[in-house]
Amino acid sequence: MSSQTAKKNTEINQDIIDKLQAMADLYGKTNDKWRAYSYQKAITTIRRCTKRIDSYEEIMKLPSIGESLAKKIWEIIDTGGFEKLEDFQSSEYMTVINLFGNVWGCGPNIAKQWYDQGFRTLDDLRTKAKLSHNQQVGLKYYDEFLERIPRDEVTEIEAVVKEHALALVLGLTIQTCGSYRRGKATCGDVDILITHPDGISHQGLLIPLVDSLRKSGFLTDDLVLSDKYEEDGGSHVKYFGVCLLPGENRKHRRLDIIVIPYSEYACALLYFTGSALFNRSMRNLAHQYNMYLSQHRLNTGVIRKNNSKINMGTPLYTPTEESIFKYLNLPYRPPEERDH
Ligand code: DCP
Ligand code: MG
Ligand code: MN
Repeated sequence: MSSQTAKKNTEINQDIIDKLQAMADLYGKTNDKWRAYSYQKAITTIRRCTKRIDSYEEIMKLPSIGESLAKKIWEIIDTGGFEKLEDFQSSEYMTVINLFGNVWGCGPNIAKQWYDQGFRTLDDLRTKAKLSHNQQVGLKYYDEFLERIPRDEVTEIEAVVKEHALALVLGLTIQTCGSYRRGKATCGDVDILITHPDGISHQGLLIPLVDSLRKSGFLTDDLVLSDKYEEDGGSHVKYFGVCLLPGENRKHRRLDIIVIPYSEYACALLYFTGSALFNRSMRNLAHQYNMYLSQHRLNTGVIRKNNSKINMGTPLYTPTEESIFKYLNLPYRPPEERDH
């Protein structure tokens, strides 16, 4: 992860990073995880460079960048272009995979399947594909879900959820996380975390809350409602759905709500604030210390063999996000500095 000073310097190689990121995203969309990961690693390395990279030899000296990737980076520096990316971006295959991949809840595998079945347009999907309920919702709001939500509107959505939740249970802690907490001007969806400082009053809240929001007409469609227990013993109570504020010219927006026990507050807050990339770096770092970081807890003394945990270790006391950074020997980073 980049330090404060390194962060300021990212601009020096930003054109390289942007092109590599575009390529990593495309590989992600075609489910080429290994290539996506090696591009992502190269991006992390380049982000740490404090000067403009201006020779091929210099690239070869950087850690975790092999010869073939180094050649591509040099092409970007030398010519300002990246032929493979341009070809990939303009191919029919990639155009369709992109189109389908933007249906909410449709991963790379399904996009590929649809492509292989001969579908090329959203209308093909509407008329010929066998769609799950979530995919139907995703298609119905295809354009609306692609639009970013202005920050002020996220605040309005948060206010509605707060009003309904607090009418059910007093004293809840309700925090909007995700890109909103990271200070972004616009957000892809609204991520709301709910807990209760007394440690028990959060229990059984989610379903009445969703019912109340639905009855008022605020929720228009449901995607996921789960109150299952996860394998590591944490309760994973979440709702994914679609909401609509009252008034004219409003758009359907994606809303995610998670309800968690207060003992997990800091780990859940850290997880739900993200970014996803930042979470991955934190988890990797925990791994290096023989710890295990999840959205529920931070365990120490974890024993792993061939990448599976044979001893889960013991949970550490994590009252605040700061405490988690401390256990990982990291200086605290406020949410605005957690994009990667
Ligand atoms: N998250 C994660 N790994 C994922 C998906 C999500 O760690 N694969 C965590 C980090 C995210 C948070 O959950 O920040 C919320 O997920 P979102 O998909 O809502 O992402 P953001 O809120 O960060 O961005 P956006 O503005 O696109 O919603
Ligand atoms: Mg979000
Ligand atoms: Mn979300």
